[in-house]
Amino acid sequence: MTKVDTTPIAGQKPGTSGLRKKTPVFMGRHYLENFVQSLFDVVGAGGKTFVLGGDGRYFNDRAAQVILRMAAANGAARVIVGQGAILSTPAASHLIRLNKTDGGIIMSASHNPGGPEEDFGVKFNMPNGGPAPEAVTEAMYRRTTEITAYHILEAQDVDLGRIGRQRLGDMAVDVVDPVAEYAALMETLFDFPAIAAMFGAGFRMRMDAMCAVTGPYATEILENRLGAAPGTVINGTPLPDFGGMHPDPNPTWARALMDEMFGPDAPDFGAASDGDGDRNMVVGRGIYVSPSDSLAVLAANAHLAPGYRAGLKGVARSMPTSAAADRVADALKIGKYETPTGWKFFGNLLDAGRATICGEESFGTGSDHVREKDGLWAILLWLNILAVRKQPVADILGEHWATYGRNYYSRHDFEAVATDRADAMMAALRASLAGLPGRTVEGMTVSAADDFAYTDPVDGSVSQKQGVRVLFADGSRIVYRLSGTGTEGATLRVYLERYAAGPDGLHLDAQEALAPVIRAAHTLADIGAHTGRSDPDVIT
Ligand code: VG1
Ligand code: CO
Repeated sequence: MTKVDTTPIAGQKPGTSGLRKKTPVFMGRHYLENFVQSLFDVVGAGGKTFVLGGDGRYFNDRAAQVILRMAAANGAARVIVGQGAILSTPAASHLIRLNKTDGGIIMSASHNPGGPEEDFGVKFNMPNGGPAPEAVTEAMYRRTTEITAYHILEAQDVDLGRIGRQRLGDMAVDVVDPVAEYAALMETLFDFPAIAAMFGAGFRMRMDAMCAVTGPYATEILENRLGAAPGTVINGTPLPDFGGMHPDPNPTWARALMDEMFGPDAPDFGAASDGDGDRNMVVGRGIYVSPSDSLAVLAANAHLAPGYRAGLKGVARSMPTSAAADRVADALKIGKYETPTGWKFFGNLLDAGRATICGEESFGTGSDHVREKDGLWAILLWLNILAVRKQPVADILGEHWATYGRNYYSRHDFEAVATDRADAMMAALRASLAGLPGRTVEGMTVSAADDFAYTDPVDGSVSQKQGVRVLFADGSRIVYRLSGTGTEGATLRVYLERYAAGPDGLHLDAQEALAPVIRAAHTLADIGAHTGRSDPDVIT
């Protein structure tokens, strides 16, 4: 056992979901070790059991060995590791819960590209399987600014390719199949025979795993267990650099899937998932399903799947997500919740049994089966709904809008903006809030404007400054916030929403329907003058 002296490393502050930095930063002297020791100092390691795995990106394998040696030196009793150091984020969450462990460490920068010059990340999940709450990540951050030593065992690498128990010093290392338990959980929630029958009758699907962690899960579940045609899953082998792809399932980065779904020989259903398998994009033949609409459709139809037959306790969405899910919650007469961005804010609602289904506009949906968003879960729930309703995706969406009205929605991202300029824009916007109500822009009158603050209804904790909201009298809304997951400069996210009750105007192009809201967003925040940008880099 070795104690290595170290000096605090500045800037190890976890963001929306864990600590994310450029890979060379993480590989820098003592950097990973500094953070992992701080993590163990805060949560305690002595005698404890943890889950460990990652999305397979560059440095995943080396980092796993370092974390194992540090866990052993810090006195952990046992670590359960996915074979090859692979675990999707939802599968890790499930293993933490199933084995009643003291938490888990997930190595991922999620949807950020991977590789020697791209991004790496580490996040800690609590014994409930969910991301560490702010109080814990803040404590870890404070610890990174203080520590003077870390503990690491001098030992050979553990053979992470071999399933079964090995020892590392006094610690047990259990290498497990990363897919098996997760797939078994999915079988308890969904009607596999009905979905299999649909595939058997010729239903065609394309699943783009984007060379990230979902590949093995999707191949086993969709092709092996549900009988989807071989080749349904593409880009199914996790690669250290994700094959050069940007593993973010949205219309920009999953372009090939979009082209296929809008092309002449489109399959019935398309889906994609992100680096660590917690996000999903779903596409019907010739129709894109916005994540906010997907959440609403899933909430309205979840009772069609065996795992949700008893109905939902409530629906929670992040604040920037459209209000489409609220309309479903109202119709079902169940609870609805609006939380800050980031899955950690759903944990208490799920634990307390107040919400069953949660979602974010950023292609994340999930339920109380784990404490993370779950890409493949959402895709399987869609498949279960399609198998029962026997309608194309376009018809399901059309009927949904006809029933509830349509919340036109889009997010515009301005990436790699100079941090000081982005901060100055947000500061000016915050300073202008009091004067906004009553002002008319693009023919719409501002009815309220604030900086979103959230009081957790379960533990009473308060999270301030979670994004600027501008609400208009006609129900339209603009939200501005800065990303907490970027690794280069600042990313400004502008969230745009407009409600149409129908029946006219239900089938417009979203960007067209939102045009006045988009112009208003630029005017109110003076985005061009502050950032030097007039057009977003990514539109979802
Ligand atoms: C983004 C999304 C947020 C999501 C987070 C982590 O955060 O907006 O909804 O929870 O990524 O997702 P931000 O701070 O960049 O807006 V994942 O799939 O990267 O773990
Ligand atoms: Co992710």
